[in-house]
Amino acid sequence: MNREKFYITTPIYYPSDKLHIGHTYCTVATDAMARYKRLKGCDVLFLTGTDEHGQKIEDKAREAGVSPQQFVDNIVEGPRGVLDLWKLMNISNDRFIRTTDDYHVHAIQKIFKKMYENGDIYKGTYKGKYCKPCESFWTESQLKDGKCPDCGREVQDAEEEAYFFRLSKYADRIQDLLENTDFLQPRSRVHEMVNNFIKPGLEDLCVSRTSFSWGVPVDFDPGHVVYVWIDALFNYTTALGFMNDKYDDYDNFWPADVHFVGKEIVRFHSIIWPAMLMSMGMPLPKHVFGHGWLLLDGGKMSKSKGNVVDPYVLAEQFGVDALRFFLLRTFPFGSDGNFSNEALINTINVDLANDLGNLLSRTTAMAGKYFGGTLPAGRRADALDDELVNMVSTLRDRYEEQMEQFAFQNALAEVFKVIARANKYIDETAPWVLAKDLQANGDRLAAVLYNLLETTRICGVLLTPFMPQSMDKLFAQLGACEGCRTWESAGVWGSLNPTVTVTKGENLFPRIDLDQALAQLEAAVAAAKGPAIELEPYTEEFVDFDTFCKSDLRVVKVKACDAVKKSKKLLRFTLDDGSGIDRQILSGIHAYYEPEELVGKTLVAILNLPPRKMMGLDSCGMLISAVHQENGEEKLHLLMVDDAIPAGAKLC
Ligand code: ME8
Repeated sequence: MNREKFYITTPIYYPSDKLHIGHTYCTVATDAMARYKRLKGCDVLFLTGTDEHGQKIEDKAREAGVSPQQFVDNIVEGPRGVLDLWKLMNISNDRFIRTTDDYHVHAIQKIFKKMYENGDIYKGTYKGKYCKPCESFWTESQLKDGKCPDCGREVQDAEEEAYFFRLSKYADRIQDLLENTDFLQPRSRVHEMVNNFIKPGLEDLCVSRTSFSWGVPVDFDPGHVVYVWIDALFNYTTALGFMNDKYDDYDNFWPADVHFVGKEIVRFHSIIWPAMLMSMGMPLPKHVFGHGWLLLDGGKMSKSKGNVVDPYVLAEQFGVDALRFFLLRTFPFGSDGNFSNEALINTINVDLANDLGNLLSRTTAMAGKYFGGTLPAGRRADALDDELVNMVSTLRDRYEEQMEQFAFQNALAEVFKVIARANKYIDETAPWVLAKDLQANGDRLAAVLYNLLETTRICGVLLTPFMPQSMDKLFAQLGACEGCRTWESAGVWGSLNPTVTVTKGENLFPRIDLDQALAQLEAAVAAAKGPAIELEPYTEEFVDFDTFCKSDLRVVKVKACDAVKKSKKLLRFTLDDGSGIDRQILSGIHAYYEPEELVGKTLVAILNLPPRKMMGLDSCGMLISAVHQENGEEKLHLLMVDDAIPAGAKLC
């Protein structure tokens, strides 16, 4: 029989830093979808990998004093690297691509050449703005408040000879694709793409660089490397064997059924990617799904902000399955969600320990206590059973409807409604009362326990894509045979053997003490991170005493302080330095202080620096502050001294 094919991908990750829980989110979602499709009998290909070229990696490697290849090898293959993380998270990818793999590099060269030969790539001069962290070129009009529209960071002027892709040529076809098909999901992302990018006019895209060399070389024009996004996007096809002999799955699996991608890279996947495929005459992926971000304290996690959550720490403390489950149960896949440790612990306690864990442990314990573990033959149905049995018998369909729309949270909600109903059924049927007279009620009691075991089994099958290891243990406790763990059996009430033997086993999801767990977590995070505070390296250079004494360091009092107009950073201080004449000093510390909080403070300044002009104003001296890095962020504190010290007192 020809099985239905299903090809699903995650974005390929930048190995510029270790991955965090946000990256884990998308990979876990893709894994759950791949496992669900396999459960349904599809022939699945699940691809993930790493996107290893570009200036950011080249710069980071230089900072680390290693070659770019060594740098990425360490983050991908090294201890607690990308491969280790996916193994830990039980990710069932069928293939892993690294864009530095030879077969991929050669294929990208051929693809670039083909688009050059068909006239869609041409040579020109690039003038514009470049965002280094995002590796993105922008035109002036695309900037938001003069900054990168994706990440909000500063951009640099850039001008270079470069190749361009005729993106503008495809604008109408892309608009039609987005507006008139279900290519891009959720629907809200369509309006964003059309209104923000297509309607203002799609410009041709700069697709080669000469300012750095860590990339795929353009083989017919030395000195140019292929723009990292072209290199990256075509991974979805080279990993199948497109333009290379490494694999032979292109005809079988392309076009992809779905690319799962984070919302900030939807533009690349829903505009640039289809346009390049059109240029190559290749079929388009069936869907691109732009998921939301996991936020921490309302902001996107990023290494540079120092607010990342380490998936290793969480998985090691709470268990891989609990973490996988939490990610997909808590946040609607298409929207942003606020991550917190409290929410994680709460979900584990409520859904897994209380609802599912209790259902399993109470049912298997009662089967053991009342029947020695094996249910007797003979049944007596009751009106109370109908509601539960109906609800469970139709569960698979409701779950499937949600899963087919990538609505993980809703699919899980359907399962947990049934679990809650089953727990209520235990209270309604009160098996412990029936057990008081086994002679009279034995059949009924066996029926009640069978209904509970069967409900737990069907829920277990549907939870397998989310928590594969735990569901294996659950099936073992229920005595569910191989045939009772299948997709087909989840749609058929009564698949479990009527005289099934259960085994009461370990508690699958122990309850977690919130305070204790939070304290442990804090310690584990600190241990994983090392010291959070980084100081400037100490200098070994000596200053001779006479030189030091030349510095005129004095106590000053802030008489007035205001923000310098048109400057985001500068504050203007009017200071009493004890001389009787006001002194003006400008200091770039607005990011750390509001002017009004500094008036009246007693500070320290060096007075005998040569005066400098800043934004047209004189600055006569410099205020002394202390700086350090905390969780990757620079912190600054003005040196404040006892108010009793008079202005003009000299430091010596
Ligand atoms: O974008 N919450 O790589 P990347 C949810 N190499 N998802 C998050 C997240 C968060 N807090 N932080 C990151 C790239 N992600 C490219 C992809 S594909 C041809 C090339 C998601 O490592 C992010 O949205 O920066 C993106 O989808 C993925 O992690 C990889 O990000």
